[in-house]
Amino acid sequence: MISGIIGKPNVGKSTFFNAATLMSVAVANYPFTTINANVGTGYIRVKCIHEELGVKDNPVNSACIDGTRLIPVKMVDVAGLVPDASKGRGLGNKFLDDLRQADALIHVIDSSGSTDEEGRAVAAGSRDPMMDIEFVKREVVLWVKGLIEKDWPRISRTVESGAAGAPNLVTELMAKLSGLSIRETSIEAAIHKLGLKIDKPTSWNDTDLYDFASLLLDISKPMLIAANKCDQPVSKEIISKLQQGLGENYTIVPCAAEAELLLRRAAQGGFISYVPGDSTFNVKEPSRISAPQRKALELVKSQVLDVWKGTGVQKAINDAYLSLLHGIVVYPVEDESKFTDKKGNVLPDARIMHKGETAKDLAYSVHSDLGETFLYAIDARTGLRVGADYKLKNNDVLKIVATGRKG
Ligand SMILES: Nc1nc2c(ncn2[C@@H]2O[C@H](COP(=O)(O)OP(=O)(O)OP(=O)(O)O)[C@@H](O)[C@H]2O)c(=O)[nH]1
Ligand SMILES: [Mg+2]
Repeated sequence: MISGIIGKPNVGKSTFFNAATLMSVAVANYPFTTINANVGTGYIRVKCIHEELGVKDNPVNSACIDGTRLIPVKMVDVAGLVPDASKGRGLGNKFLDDLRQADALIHVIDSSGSTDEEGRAVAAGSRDPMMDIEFVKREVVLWVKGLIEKDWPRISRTVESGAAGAPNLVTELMAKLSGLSIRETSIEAAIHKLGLKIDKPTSWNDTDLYDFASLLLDISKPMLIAANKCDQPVSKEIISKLQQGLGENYTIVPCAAEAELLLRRAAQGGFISYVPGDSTFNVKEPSRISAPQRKALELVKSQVLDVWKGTGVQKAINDAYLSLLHGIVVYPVEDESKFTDKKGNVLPDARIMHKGETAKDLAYSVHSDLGETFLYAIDARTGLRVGADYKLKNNDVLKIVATGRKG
């Protein structure tokens, strides 16, 4: 599962990405700082199961800090997009191509209203970010619509011809949208929900194509709004207006990416204890921090943590994978009686899987050989065998049994 960080220029996408991944990609107060996409590893925060199982753990692929498991997930930070990007303005379609593999979109907006539609600095509160939410969504929809429309008259006629061997519409659409991480079932669901005629695509008009692209995106690349720069005084009112305006349509998570970056770097440097997503931090050794550092930490506390109960960055990531994408956590092990891998590490790996995926899907996600030669799995909590079709549950601990030999 991959999430893409999108938005107009200069809203804090790269700052959000750096905070999430602790990488150091370029950040600056002008548009189009980012040109090439940055790919990195962020983390989902969940309560670890080691206490419930009464064991001490030695995580390998993830981390466990005082009972909080941080599980790796892939994230992509892309170039900013401006109105008419789908027609080539700004950096044009480049950012869109970088979004192909994304399963969920984290749309970062400037909730202080201090950047115009192209990301240029303007007076705080003078730009309504609702307009950004609308245009960014529209550009992404127009991009997908453009892909669908290519060669559309010929394809729709062929589909309708009824000639022997004529392709069906879903197959044709899958081919057009290949590499976009879109499933056949999502295409079918969108066509069905809009009441479009699957056997008569020549009857689809321009609005139908737009609506179809839009719904397909909602289903296959769901989006949440990260309302960044919530540390600014004007942001509170703007965010509350946005929440009223959007209602149930989108999840809005107030974020202060810069504050999160500061906290994570201070924690990494050993100055404070702070686990991403915490609502407070503790200074470890007050004598080791300088006066400017202390001042910066005090500001983070008074402007962000005391107001919003957290910086929101971790919440946005968790929401993207666990709510939008219906992710669950599964712990694969080699020895089900001790919850260990071959080397004796306890609860070594935690993986984010889709709700609805099976024991065999888990095997494939560990290694394709394990998937191909899957025999059964053992539920470590009960000791019982489960079959290939067993539906994974959140916090399952499973041993996969496979021959490991193909053929
Ligand atoms: N007040 C405030 N400013 C922030 C926050 N996050 C980022 N910024 C500032 O916003 C500006 C743009 O940050 P970037 O992370 O480069 O933004 P971007 O969206 O990646 O920009 P492009 O790559 O140009 O599209 C910088 O001056 C950041 O310091 C925040 O949480 N609060
Ligand atoms: Mg950037």
